[in-house]
Amino acid sequence: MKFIHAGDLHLGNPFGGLSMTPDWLTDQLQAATETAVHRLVDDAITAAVDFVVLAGDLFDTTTPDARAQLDLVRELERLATENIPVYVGFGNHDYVLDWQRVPTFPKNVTLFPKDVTTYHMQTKNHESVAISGFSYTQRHITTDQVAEFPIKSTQDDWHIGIYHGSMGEVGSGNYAPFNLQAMQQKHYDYWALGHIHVRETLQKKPFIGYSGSIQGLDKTETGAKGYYMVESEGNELVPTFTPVAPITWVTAEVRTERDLSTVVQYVRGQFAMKDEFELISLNLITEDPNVLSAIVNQQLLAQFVAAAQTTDMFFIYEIQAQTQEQHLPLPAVDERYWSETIGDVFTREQLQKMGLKQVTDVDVLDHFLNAQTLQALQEAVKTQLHLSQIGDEYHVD
Ligand SMILES: [Mn+2]
Repeated sequence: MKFIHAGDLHLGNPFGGLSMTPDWLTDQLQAATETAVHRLVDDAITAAVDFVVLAGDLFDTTTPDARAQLDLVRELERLATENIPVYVGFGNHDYVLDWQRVPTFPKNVTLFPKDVTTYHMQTKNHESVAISGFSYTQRHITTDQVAEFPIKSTQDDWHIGIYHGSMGEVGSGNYAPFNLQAMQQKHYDYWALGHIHVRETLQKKPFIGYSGSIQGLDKTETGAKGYYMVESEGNELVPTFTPVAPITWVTAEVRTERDLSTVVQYVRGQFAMKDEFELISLNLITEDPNVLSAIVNQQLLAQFVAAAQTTDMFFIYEIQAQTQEQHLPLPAVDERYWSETIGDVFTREQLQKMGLKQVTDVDVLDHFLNAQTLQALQEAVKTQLHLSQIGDEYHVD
């Protein structure tokens, strides 16, 4: 038997966090999640899977626009034509306020109701499969839903659980906090999880894990994105990650001593040979004071945007300056100490001591010391601390 496990499609997501986006790129971004879903459906048909499981957050919001709705209906109809059933649990982003307002999906689609429910189906090889799941009907579920799932019956060859939520103690979260042992005790062959956008395996055998988002939605969702193709091997269900996202968020490092007149052309040349489109956060390692200055006042980014071509397979959306010195990772200090002391720490003397020795341009130094930069720096530190404290949870809401 063979099925697809996907989640967090987030159709209709606005691709936040990009400034200075040319029109041609806006169109590509808007189509990215649609393209990823289209590729998944192509693969489902080619592989002739027995069914598809969608573990929540199909839409980015609970009131998706007509384009997002029509697109999903059209893709599900392609699966209907091939008689491929689809099992859907709605998540915290597309929770069902009113079942009357859910788009009319074709008959191959089974929607899980609010309460945990189990459906049965037969694979092409006449294996019996039980599929259990539920849908969000409000933004938050604070209780563990695992207890409501039935234990696997000896009548079924396979039992699959669909669960949109995050691991945690009861009372610790708003996304149906669950405990791994409770899942293990159901003796299922596979738990298809949704909600966490980073691909993550909580248990290898039998598999319990997240397929991650199908398309990276913002700069925190870097790297390849896609779905799991799951196949039976003996009495096991084994997932294989399959990338389908047409656009990937990446961080790239370029070291150059080119001056301001040639640096854009040189860096663009480094990214010329890409198969799939990349949104690049560029770390430019340079000691050239004019280039450094153009980075901090955003002029260099504007030059890259102006030089971008519709035929490019990349777009540089932000640039950070890096000097040759190694930067040690920040210790996990409480963010409030940063708020209190950042003004004292970032003085001209300190900056020069800390690696900006070669920077003699007063404008550059002043930029580092002005209130706006300090504020941005403080925000960046907070974000980073926040990320390291809460890990994957950051990627969710
Ligand atoms: Mn999500």
